[in-house]
Amino acid sequence: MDFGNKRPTAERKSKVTYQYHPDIGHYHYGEKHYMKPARVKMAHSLVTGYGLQKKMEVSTPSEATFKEMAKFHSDDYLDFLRRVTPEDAEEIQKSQARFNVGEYCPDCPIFEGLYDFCSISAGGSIAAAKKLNQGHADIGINWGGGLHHAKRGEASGFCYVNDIVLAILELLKYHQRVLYIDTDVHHGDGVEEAFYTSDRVMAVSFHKFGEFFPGTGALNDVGIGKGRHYSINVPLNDGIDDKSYETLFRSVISHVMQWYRPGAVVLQLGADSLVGDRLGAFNLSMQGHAQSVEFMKTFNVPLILLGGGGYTVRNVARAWCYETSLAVGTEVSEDLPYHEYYEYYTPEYRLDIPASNMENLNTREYLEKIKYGPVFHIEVAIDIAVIENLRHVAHAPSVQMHSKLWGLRQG
Ligand code: LLX
Ligand code: CA
Ligand code: ZN
Repeated sequence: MDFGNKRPTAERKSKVTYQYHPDIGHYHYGEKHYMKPARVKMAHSLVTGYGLQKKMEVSTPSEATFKEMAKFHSDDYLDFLRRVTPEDAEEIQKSQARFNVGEYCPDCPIFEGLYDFCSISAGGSIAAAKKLNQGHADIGINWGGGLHHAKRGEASGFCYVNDIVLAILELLKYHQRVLYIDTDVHHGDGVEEAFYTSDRVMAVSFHKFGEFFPGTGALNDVGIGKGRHYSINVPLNDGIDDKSYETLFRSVISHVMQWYRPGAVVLQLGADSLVGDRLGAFNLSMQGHAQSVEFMKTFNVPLILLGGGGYTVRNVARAWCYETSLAVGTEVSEDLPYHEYYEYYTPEYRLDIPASNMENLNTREYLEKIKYGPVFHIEVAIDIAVIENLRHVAHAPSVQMHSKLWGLRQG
């Protein structure tokens, strides 16, 4: 059958823009630090080993400028990041407590080229947002992004500049509502905080909770003021497996998509939620991690995929490469192609990351309870929005819409 250029949505290939800066893998947090920026280069090497670059537009993003980063961050903090060098003991000593870096916070060291690293990472996410805004792509990817802990004037948890907030601010120029979903094992605290009082961004974070960094993201943290009910937290226990995660994710996110109807979605894919991560606690296989990408693609809403944490580097590269293949809609072989980092995958040289037999400490009762929390909040948020709408535009379509929503909720 001839569909012209309007093929049915399920079949249509997504146009993907992949932002990769060749310098991103060359920065070092220090020999003993868990964060290895080289993992992004490893993922890219695997992506090109499979030939996926032929299925998408690959761009070297320009570095984010001071002015661009100042859309979220304070001038004095960015000034400090731009000025400071690892040799500058006096400057570090003076400001480390204020900006949460250096000796004061060993998680966030001052390393060579720190400011350039931040502007490359942020530049990729901003560029992806711009491509989507211009209608030049359906999906944007930046595996060098996803630094969700960075605050306006403070570094946190290995993150200095919050590329996610900057990309969302860019999307908000064209979209009334943006949905942020965070599948990193840690709470997306920096992004949540940035939009905590806004109803134009709904932030949904799935994370391990209880004696775990950063310690925020309780079920009843739901936003304040206009943003009340627009933050959703899904706190989890150790060992969550593919099935429980997928069920929960799809239930919460389908509600959010139905009720919030975002114009664009930003999905943070921190790979520290994978099984066997050096700093993680979950039992997600590569497939279980990637199901969020498959699911979000089905909505056909402009989508940005970002990196995040991830400390078992060969698995980070596997997951992000596989997720790139899902974005472009191309199957990749289980046998890894020969590439620069091939020997890292000894002895099997396979793509898959199987789940383990780790105990799942999320009981059926617990999962039911936390599913109800977010779903309840979404419904309250919509009730408030509908009542607000009715107050402003008292005409029939809104009234019809209200009863239609009620119909769906009863069903
Ligand atoms: N969660 C996360 C996401 C992105 C980056 C770093 C983190 N931080 C952690 O995973 C973590 C782990 C243990 C203690 C504290 C924080 C990130 C990604 C790219 C570049 C820099 C940071
Ligand atoms: Ca998370
Ligand atoms: Zn993390």
